[in-house]
Amino acid sequence: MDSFILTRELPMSETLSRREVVTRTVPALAIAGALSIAGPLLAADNAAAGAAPVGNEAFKDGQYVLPPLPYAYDALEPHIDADTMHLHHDKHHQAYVTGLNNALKALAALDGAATPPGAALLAGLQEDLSFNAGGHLLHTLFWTVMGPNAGGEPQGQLADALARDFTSVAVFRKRFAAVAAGVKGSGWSILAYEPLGDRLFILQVKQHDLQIAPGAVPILPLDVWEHAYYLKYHNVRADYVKAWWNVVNWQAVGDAFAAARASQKR
Ligand code: MN3
Repeated sequence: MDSFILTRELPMSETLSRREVVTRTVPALAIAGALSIAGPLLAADNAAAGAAPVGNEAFKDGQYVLPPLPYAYDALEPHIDADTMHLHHDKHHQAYVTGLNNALKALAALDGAATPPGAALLAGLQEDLSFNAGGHLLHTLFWTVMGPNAGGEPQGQLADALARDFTSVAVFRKRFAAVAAGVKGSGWSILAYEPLGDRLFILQVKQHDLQIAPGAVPILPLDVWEHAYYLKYHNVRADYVKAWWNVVNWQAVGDAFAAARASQKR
């Protein structure tokens, strides 16, 4: 590991703070309390990252929208089948987009009501908002960290950081897969950048929005909801996780890592 150089002194060209980027680009995210998942999606403003402007495709004309897949539906074959991608993207992800817009609309309607809403009604809508905002943001990122002709090994500063924070890339892979396998019901295994420690850790997220660490920025999310794999892998989630490594676009993950680090620079 003589090339290990991950320090806070790395040069970064980002000049906007993350809060500035978020509020300039998608102000509703602040309402959603979803700042932690916004970072890698806003790489358009980040010259250091060189990543695709994914966030711009997920919100247009005052509404959240379904971003197109950055590749063909069958591009991840044989590891992820086209039928699964159609259902997952067109139906499931779309449902989170619709739910997010609806929750915001319903909350706004309450503002104009003659009497204040009951606490239970408000709490229910806030839960809808959190769940669907998490679903939309995580899926938007999920599509970008996969690709055809992908797989292989992480490179550069990402590889160095993985080796530092998990002792080796192999140990990271093993733990990440174990976290994914261990999700009870629906959820995600997420590699996240944690800015206070300037380090990486893995989160075992329930549904889309529970057990997310505030401030930690997801850079590699793995969806282990059954809809992500059941058509092809049936109940054998471990086989799906094993195959999924073959479609990980490490360049995109490295870009998301760089964007997350740069966006935290004050
Ligand atoms: Mn999903």
